[in-house]
Amino acid sequence: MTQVAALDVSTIRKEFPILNQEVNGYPLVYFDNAASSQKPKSVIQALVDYYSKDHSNIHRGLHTLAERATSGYEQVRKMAQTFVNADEPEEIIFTRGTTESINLVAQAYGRKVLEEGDEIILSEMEHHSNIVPWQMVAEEKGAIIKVIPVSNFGELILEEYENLLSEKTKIVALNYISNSLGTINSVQEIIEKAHHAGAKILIDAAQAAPHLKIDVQELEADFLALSSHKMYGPTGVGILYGKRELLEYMDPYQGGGEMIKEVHFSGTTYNDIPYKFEAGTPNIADVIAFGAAIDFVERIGHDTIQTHEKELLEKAMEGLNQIEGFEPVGVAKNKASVISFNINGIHSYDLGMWLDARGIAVRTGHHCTQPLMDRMGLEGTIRASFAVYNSPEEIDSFVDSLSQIIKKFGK
Ligand code: C6P
Repeated sequence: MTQVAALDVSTIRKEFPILNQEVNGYPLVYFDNAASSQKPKSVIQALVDYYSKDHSNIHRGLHTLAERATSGYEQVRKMAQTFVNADEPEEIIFTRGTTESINLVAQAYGRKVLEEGDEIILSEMEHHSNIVPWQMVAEEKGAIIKVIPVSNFGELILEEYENLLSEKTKIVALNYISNSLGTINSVQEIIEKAHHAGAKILIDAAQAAPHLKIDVQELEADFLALSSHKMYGPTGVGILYGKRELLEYMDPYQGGGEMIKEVHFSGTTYNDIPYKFEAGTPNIADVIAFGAAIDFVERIGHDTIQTHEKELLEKAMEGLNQIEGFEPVGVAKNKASVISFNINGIHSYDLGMWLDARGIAVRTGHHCTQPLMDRMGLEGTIRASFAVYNSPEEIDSFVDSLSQIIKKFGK
C-alpha cells in the first residue's frame, strides 16, 4: 500500500458526506472522534453493496451467495490480522467491539485461571469497559484488583506498577491510549514487566487503532481489543486478538451455532479457534464494511495520520493556552490528538451546549472513566478529539467560539 506523504484534508473531507452540513446554522465541526469517528463513502458503500448483492448467512451454505458472503467475511479477518500484525488469521476473533472483547477475555480466560487471592492489575485511567468486567470476575473468584496510579500530568506512575507486580499477578489489563487524557502509555515496557512477573496482559487499543500502527508481535501482547467504529468503520463490530495457545486454552464464551463441532445430548464438542468464540450468525455486513475502514486507514498510512493529528493538537493547544481560565486535564509528554479541559467558572455541560449551538461537537462529562475523574478531583471535562478529516481552520473556529462563549458567559 502506498503512503500519502502529506495529507490533503479537503480531498479527504469529500469522502465523508456527513461533514458537509450545517448544524444550528454553522458548518459542522466534528471533534467527538474519540467517541466515534465518521464514515467514508467506501465504508457506507461496502454496506450497500453487501446487502444489494452478496448477503447470505456464512459458513453454512454451499450456494454462490453463501460463498461470496463467507469469503468477504473471512477476507476481513485476514485484513485485521495484517492490521495488528497477528501471526495467523485464527488469532482474530470478531466481536461487537472492545467492550465485548474485554468481557470475552475476563470470562473465558479470567474465570479459568483466577483463584482466590490472585491479583489483576488495572490502571486509574481505564475506561469502565476495562474495569467492570474484571470486577465481575474478581468478585466471583475472590481475586483482588490493584490499580496503577496516575500522576497529576496524566501519566502512569510506572515505579508503582513495578511495586504492584508479584507472583500473585495473573492478569494486567491496560489501555494503549487513554480516551479521557490522550496519554499514550508505554505499553511495550509494561508488557515486558508483566511477562517478567509471569502475568498475561490485555491491551485495550480502542483509542490507539485510529492513530497508531499496532503490532501485536512486536509488543508481545497476549490479548488486544479494538472497535471498528473509532477507526472510520461501522458500529457493532470489533476484534479480539489473542495468542493461539491462549485462545485454544480458553473455554467458549457463549454457546450456540458455529462454535460447535458436534452436538448430542450425550455431549458437545467445540469448534476450533476462531469459530469457538463466534457463536451464532455474526455481524457479517459490518465486518465486511470494517474491511473498507481498514483499507481507508492503510491507504492514508499511520505516519501521515499521526503527523496531521500532531499538527492539529499543537495548533489547538497553542490557541487554547491563550484562553483565560483554560485548565488542561492530562498533559503527558506522549499524547494523541485528544484534549480534555475545563474552563474555570463554567460547567462542562454548559460549555458543551454552547459549543453545539455553534455547530461544534465535543464530548462532556466523565467519558466512562469515573475513577480517573475521582483521582483528578473533577466531575468531568470537555473533550475535543481530532481525526484525519479535521482541518486547521476548524481548530481556529473552535478556539474563536470558545473565546466568545467565555466572554459572554464566563466570570
Ligand atoms: N470510549 C469515548 O467517548 P466500545 O464502546 O466497546 O466500542 O469501546 C469501549 C471503550 C473501551 N476502551 C476505551 C479506551 C474507550 O475509549 C472505549 C470507548 C468512548 O471515549 C465511548 S464511552
